[in-house]
Amino acid sequence: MTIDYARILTELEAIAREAAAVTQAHFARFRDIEIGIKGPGDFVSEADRASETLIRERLFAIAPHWSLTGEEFAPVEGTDAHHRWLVDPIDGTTNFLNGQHYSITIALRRGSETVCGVVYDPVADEMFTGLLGGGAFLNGAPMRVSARDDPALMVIGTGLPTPGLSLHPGAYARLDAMRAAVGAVRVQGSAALNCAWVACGRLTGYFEETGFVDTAAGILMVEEAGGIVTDWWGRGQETYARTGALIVANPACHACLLGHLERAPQKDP
Ligand code: LIP
Repeated sequence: MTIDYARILTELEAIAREAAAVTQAHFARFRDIEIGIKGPGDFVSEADRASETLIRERLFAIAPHWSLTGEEFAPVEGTDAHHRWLVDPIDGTTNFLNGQHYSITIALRRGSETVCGVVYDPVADEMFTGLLGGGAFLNGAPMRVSARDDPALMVIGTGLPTPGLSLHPGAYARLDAMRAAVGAVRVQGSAALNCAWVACGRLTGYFEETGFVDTAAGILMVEEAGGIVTDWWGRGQETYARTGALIVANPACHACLLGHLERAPQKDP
């Protein structure tokens, strides 16, 4: 039986919008949301759990026998181990809890490849989509990575590493050296949105040590939009999906970032 991934992508857009109705109801009163602490700088709220619960229900209605990895509840191992959903019900939870832009991201993996995915910014009502071999779109308009090739004009996205992260040692010295080489550095707070912004050319590149559940859909969009994706040492998906040390960028910016990041102590899968 052939699976119509383009039709599934349309369903993922609807599910992300439905989950956004739940998260936006909480967002409207973000000052009063009860905050749970998962670790240093790592928070959770009733909105994260409510969003993931709804998304899981809708995804299992599409394919009850596929596997799923989320952020807030235990993974589900389906009878069809070939297909796996990756779900982050609120990416950029700290942003969300402080009234700033956040995203909802869902990706579908088939074996070792991402076949389709969405990143939805409910605050801006921006739906970013990607389909393997089918392109990347923002609210239906095709996306292309930035054409900037002069480092002095490049705008880089990143996340400031918290002490718990393994690549924290030397991170600020690397960032300082990079800051001197590029036009500007931005810390937006949602890995999924950062990847989507690289795909549509708002950022020339992005790097961070972050989770693959957050970035899988955005990574597909960057590749479909003409960008390059590796880990900090130039290795491919089979590695960064496990190490989380990610670079997504246009070709010129990728070379620039790699030059700075490959000096980091190598992190093996
Ligand atoms: C967030 C990432 C972000 C990173 C934050 C956090 P969460 O994910 O999207 O890039 O800087 O520390 O990991 O926890 O909001 O899903």
